[in-house]
Amino acid sequence: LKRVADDVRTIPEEKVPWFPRKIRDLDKCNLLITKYDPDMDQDHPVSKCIRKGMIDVLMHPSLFHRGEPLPRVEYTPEEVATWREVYRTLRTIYPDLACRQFLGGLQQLERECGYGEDSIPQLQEVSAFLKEKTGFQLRPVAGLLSARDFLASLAFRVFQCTQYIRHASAPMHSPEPDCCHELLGHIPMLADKEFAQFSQEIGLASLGASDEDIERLSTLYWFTVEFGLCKQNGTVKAYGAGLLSSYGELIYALSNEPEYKPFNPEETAIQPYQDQTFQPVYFVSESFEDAKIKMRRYSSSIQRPFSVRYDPFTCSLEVLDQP
Ligand code: NLE
Ligand code: FE2
Repeated sequence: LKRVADDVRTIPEEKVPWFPRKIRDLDKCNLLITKYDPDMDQDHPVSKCIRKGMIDVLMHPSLFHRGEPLPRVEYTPEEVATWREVYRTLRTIYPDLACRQFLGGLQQLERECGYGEDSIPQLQEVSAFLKEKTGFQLRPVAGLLSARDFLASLAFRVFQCTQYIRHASAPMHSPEPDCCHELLGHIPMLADKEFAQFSQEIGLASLGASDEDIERLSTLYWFTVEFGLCKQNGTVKAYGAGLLSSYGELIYALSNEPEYKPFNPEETAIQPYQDQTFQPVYFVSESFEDAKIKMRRYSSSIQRPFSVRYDPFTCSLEVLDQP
């Protein structure tokens, strides 16, 4: 009997890595990658933030898929002051450096969702706003997630979002995500229909993919959703969230100093990247439309023994075996 069970486990379909099929399966997509061990490096500003974030998030049970309100965070006056500085400095350079979709999204958030320098928006309100615009919703997370889990959630139009804020000593750049990065970098873009679709498609391509394909897809995600540039009306603008939440890197990325390459998924997917400081190279898309078409072509070249289709009515996946 045991031998039969072993045989069953080696049939090809069983080698496909597990992936979520229903939105509530995202409860299992929570593998945290902590770069800094707070106990090892007491003085690193980011490690302190992560520790605070973990406590905040872990104390609230995840009742996300049952529609419970997302946990509210009481930020300290010092944290609000950090937000204010980040918001104010970035806001002055956005009109020149951010793409038009970002500016449109940010204006809507300022009008309809209480965005401004005086308070840090709460995930509950922001999630409700996004749900109305593009169907995306937020789910709080305690730190950096594994690429596989993070990408899988995008397939369901769920964005896993940190809630803690960067340390006051480094407001202009953080190597790790924090709420400034999520709220200022990602949210305005996720309010754009075309960009929301682009994000979900990367997520769908990642489901059940091999570790090597996940690595390539997360590198593509890195150089587009996080650090992407695109042409608009003859000039290059930023649409990547990692740029739009970092005053230092946003200025640098559009300064003509770094290297620029045209976005081409085959090449971009294997470009080594930098996750501690500014990127040495940025990829420029001709337009969003162009990035979407190229990315779709790339995704369809990934070999999987099945295909997936997202059913928005049930928030679940249909998995179809390929003949
Ligand atoms: N460098 C970004 C910032 O300072 O907001 C965060 C990037 C997270 C991938
Ligand atoms: Fe990010």
